[in-house]
Amino acid sequence: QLTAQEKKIFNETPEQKEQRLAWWKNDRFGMFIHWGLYALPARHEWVKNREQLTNEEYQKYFDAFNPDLYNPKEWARMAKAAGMKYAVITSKHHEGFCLFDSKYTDYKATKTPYGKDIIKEWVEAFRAEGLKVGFYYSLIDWHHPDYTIDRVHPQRPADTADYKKLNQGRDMAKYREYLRNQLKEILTNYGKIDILWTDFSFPGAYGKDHNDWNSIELIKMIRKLQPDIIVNDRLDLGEYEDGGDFVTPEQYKVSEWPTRNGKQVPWETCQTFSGSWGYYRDETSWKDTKQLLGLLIESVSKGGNLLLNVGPTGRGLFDPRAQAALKAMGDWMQVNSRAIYGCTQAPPEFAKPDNCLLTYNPTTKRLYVHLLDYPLQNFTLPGYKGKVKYAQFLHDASEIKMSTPTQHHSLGKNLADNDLNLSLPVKKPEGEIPVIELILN
Ligand code: FHN
Repeated sequence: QLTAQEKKIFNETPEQKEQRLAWWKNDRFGMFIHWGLYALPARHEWVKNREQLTNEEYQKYFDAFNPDLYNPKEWARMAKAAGMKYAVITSKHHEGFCLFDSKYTDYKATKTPYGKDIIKEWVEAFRAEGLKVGFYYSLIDWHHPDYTIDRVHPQRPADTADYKKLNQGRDMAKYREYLRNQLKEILTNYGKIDILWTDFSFPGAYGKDHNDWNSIELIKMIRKLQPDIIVNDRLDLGEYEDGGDFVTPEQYKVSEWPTRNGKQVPWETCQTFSGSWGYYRDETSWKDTKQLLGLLIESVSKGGNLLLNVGPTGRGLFDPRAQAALKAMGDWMQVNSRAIYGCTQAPPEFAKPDNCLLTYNPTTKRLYVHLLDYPLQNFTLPGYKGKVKYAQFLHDASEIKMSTPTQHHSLGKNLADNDLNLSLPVKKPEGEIPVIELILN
C-alpha cells in the first residue's frame, strides 16, 4: 500500500492542480475525433480485430487512404459553432496507423496517397478557432511487430495456443520504446498540447501493474514536455498521481458525480452519436438532438464534461448526420451556453424538480433549470421560496413571474409553505430543452 507521498510523482499542490484543470472544468464541452484507416471499411474502428483481418488484408485501406476533401478549418468551424471549447483527435488508434509524421514508422499518413501530416494541419486549424487541442494515443497497437497481441480479448480466451504462436519473437520492451518515442514526438513537434488521452489500460491484460507501458516513466516524460497538460485515467498509473487527472466513463450516463477514495473527482464522459467511434456508414441508431443535449446537460449537472465524438469519412468530411447534430447543438448553445460554461452541480439546498436538470454557476450564483418536459403553466420549485430574486427564460431573457402561496391563495392549496411557483407561458418556447435562469438571493 503506497503512502500519500509515494503516490505523488510531482510536487504539485492541490491548488496548482486546480489551476491546471481550471479551463477544462470551465469549458465542459469538447469534440472527440476518431479518424484512421478504419474510416474506409466504414463499419467500426475495431473492424480489423472483429473481422480478424491480417496486416496484409488491411493493407488495402492504407493503399487507398486519400482524404482529398480533408479541411480541418471546416471541422474547427463546426466544432466552435456547436459550442465545443476543446477537441481531442486520434493521433494513432489501435490499428497502429499514425495520422502524424512519425520517424519511427512508415505506417503513417505521409506514406499514403494522401502524403501529408494530418495532425499538423489539425492543431493549427483548431487553435486558430480558439479551441484547446488534445491527442488521443492508443497504447494498444495491432500493427507493430513487437506489440504483444492482447493477452485477454473479449472474443478470444486468454493464453490460447495461437497467442503463444502469435507472440513468438515479439519483444514488448521494443514496443515500449516505440510508444515512448512516439509520445515524445506528438508532445514535441506540434506546439502546446492541452490534453493527452491515452487508451486503454486493462489491469490484468494491458498495462498490468504499470509494466506494459512503463507508465511511471511515461508520465514523467509527458509532464516534462508539456507541464500544463491534462492526462486522462487510462495510462494505468494506478495509485500514482490519482491515477490521472480525470476519470473517463464511456458511452453511459453516470448516476452521480464519480468519486475516488470517497472524494468527488474530475470526470468527462465520452459519447458517440451512434455507438461507433469510427465512421460507420450503415449505422442506424443515431441519438437525436434532445438526447445529445441531455447528455451534455446531465454531465454538467453532475460536475462533469462531455467529449462528443465525430468519425470523419474516408474523404475527410463530417458526414451529413454528424453535421446536422452539431448544428442543432450549436443552435441550443448559442442562447443557452451560460447554463453550461463555468457551471457544475447545483448546491444540495436546491431540490431537482421532476423532469428537470439543474446546473449552477458558483461564480455568478445563478441556477439553471433545464426543462426536459415542458410543464403546464404553474411550475413549482420545491423549497425555493425566499431563495430567488428573479427568474427569466435564458434564451430570450423574458421574465417569468414568480409567486408564493400567500400571493396566490387560489394556488395556495397546491403549494407547500416554502415552495415557489413560476407562471410559465402555455406555449413551449421554440427549440429543445428551454432553460430558466434563476438569479439567487
Ligand atoms: O477501444 C477503444 C474504442 O475504439 C474507442 O477509442 C474508445 C473511446 O473512448 N476507447 C476504447 C474503448 O474503451
